[in-house]
Amino acid sequence: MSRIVTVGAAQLGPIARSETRPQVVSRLVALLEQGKSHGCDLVVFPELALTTFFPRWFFETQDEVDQFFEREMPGPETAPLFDRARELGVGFYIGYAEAVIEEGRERRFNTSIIVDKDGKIVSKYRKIHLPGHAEHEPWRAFQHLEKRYFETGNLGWPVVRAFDGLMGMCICNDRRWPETYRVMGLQGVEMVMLGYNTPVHNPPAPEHDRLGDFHNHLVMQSAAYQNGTWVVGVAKAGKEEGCDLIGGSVIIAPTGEIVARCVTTGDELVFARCDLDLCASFKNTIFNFAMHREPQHYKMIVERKGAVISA
Ligand code: ING
Repeated sequence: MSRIVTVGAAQLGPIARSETRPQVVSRLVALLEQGKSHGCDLVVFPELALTTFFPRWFFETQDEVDQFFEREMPGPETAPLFDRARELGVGFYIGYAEAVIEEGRERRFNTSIIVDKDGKIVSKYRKIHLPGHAEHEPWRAFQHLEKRYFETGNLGWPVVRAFDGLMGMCICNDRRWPETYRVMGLQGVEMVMLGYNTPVHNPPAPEHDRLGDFHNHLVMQSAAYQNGTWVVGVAKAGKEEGCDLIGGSVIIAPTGEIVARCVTTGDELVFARCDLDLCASFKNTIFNFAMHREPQHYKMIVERKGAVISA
């Protein structure tokens, strides 16, 4: 028996700071329609897919930052995306900056949602691994102020039943941390969707710049194999407001093999028929967690934040 989900990786090229939500939404709808024309059940968009990657700048006032956030999802300017998706009968994952009043105060998160074919939000995730820094660091060619503009996510990594399978999400830097996928693997996840905005240049470690594309695929391919899950990673790519972002959007099978990948740094859709039943071959043998894991030896992973040298 095969549970096939046809998935589209809908990579976005640069979004200019001046680009309006309606202009971006029309790009998203075009990719959604392309996906539909190729039989996609589900389309995955990047992280912060509605605006330029604004954490690259230091803003003096919160008002300036708030222009990049959504206070409702869908809202008047994003509803056309949900409406068109529902008309087409295509679900989607999308990342956006979420502003919300929770526990009596303003909260701001780097958020993603999974929307089913009926246009209903079936899962929400808030980014847990926030890279970069919290204070203005003028020595950098550009800032990476996610720790300033977002709070650490408070929803864990949920796995939900949708598209006839077990679906999970994460966002960008999360994909570099094995714990991210293992928490979902321990919930039986069969497809992890994620979006990313990854600069080619990392100011604190320029010696890594030549390795950006390699590390991007390395972490997602290993995670797919080690957790017996599909992984769909989708970039916001290209030269965005003067900052080069990597592309390399991919669809990766539980074998760890890349089955589809983008080859441009613009708006580009690639798609694949993903058989969710392929996961069983790994979950029931080499990565049968119940049979082979030894959590009594893993305590340090949870109890210790930073490395402690005692040798
Ligand atoms: N971006 C980057 C990522 O983890 C980064 C942070 C930049 C890492 C450059 C390495 C090099 O892909 C986000 N948004 O997390």
